[in-house]
Amino acid sequence: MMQRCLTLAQQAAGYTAPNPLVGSVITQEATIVGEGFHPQAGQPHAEVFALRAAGDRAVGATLYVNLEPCNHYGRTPPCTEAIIQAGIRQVYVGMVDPDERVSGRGINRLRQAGLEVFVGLEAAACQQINEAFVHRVQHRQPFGILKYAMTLDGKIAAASGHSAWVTGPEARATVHQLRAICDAVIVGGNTVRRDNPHLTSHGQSDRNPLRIVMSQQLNLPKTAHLWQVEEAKTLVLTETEANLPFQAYLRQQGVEVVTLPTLTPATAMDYLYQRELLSVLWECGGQLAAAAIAAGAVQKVWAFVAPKIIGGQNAPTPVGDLGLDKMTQALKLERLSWQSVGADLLIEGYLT
Ligand code: AOF
Ligand code: ZN
Repeated sequence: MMQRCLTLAQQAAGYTAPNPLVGSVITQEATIVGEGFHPQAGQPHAEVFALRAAGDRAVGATLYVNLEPCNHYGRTPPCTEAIIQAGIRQVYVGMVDPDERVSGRGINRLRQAGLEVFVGLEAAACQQINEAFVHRVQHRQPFGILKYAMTLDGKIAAASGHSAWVTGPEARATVHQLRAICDAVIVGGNTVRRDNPHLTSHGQSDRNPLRIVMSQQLNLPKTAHLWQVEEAKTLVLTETEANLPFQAYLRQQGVEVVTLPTLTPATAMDYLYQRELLSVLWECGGQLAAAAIAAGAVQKVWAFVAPKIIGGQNAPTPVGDLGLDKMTQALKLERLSWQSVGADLLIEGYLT
């Protein structure tokens, strides 16, 4: 039943920011009598949809939910009261809500009202599905993912800068799906100038992430796929006085321009936290990737490795200078997993 909650919750991946992914199932003697998920911030919570679907069959029933029910008035009223009112007798909770407005209070309220509450069912899977939400709440920052594709000899482009087609079509389709579940994709000016990317989900989903360009000087080309905002929204982050005529030009094109007094991965992430994003995907070149890592703006890495060798002393690599001299200082990834995607390999891991 908790797995079913997670499957339901996952349907809203990419749509809920800044809220978590939550699914709920109501059962009477192992038969599902109602289920639901949280579709979007401002909409009712998962439990409410499940209770509505169950109607009278909620009396004496068991409710499963992957995140502790809320006990506060946010955009919506508390789910605890709705659960109690409906006559639910038992509640299985996947994990405690790290949100300080909840954090145990929802569970206490249900127990106080005489319901039986079990906490921690499928806890690891529940933590995993909401890793971005948990990070956002605990660190007051969006969850950062660095994605890159490199050859077996560790290059993201030829020495000429040509970088298209490192990986095969299956890996590219996977990237497009990954974009659809992130709130934003970030690149720097170099990537716009060299690659002219689209950064969309290319029809792998109805949803596109917010496309973000970080550029201090705003010395960017006049025409770029990213300035075509009918395809997907684009936000350019720059500094207050940077290239004012070009700021005006971008706005004319329908591109949103936001200026910060100083632009760094840290100030960008602070801004994106205020803007209520859950997750951002760094799809930038090595220099910005190194700066993002150094700023603590990368929690997870998705590295695609293509079985190809391009060579080249000066061919670009995924991560620029981190100021580390000894191999013993290397940043280590943990909770590693890997899978083949077409002819390529996808390695996933977390920076500690
Ligand atoms: C959700 N969906 O299914 C559950 C949530 O502003 P509100 O009223 O939407 O409250 C958001 C908080 O409610 C959220 O941060 C989390 O702590 C809690 N539970 N949120 O969006 C849900 N169960
Ligand atoms: Zn709620």
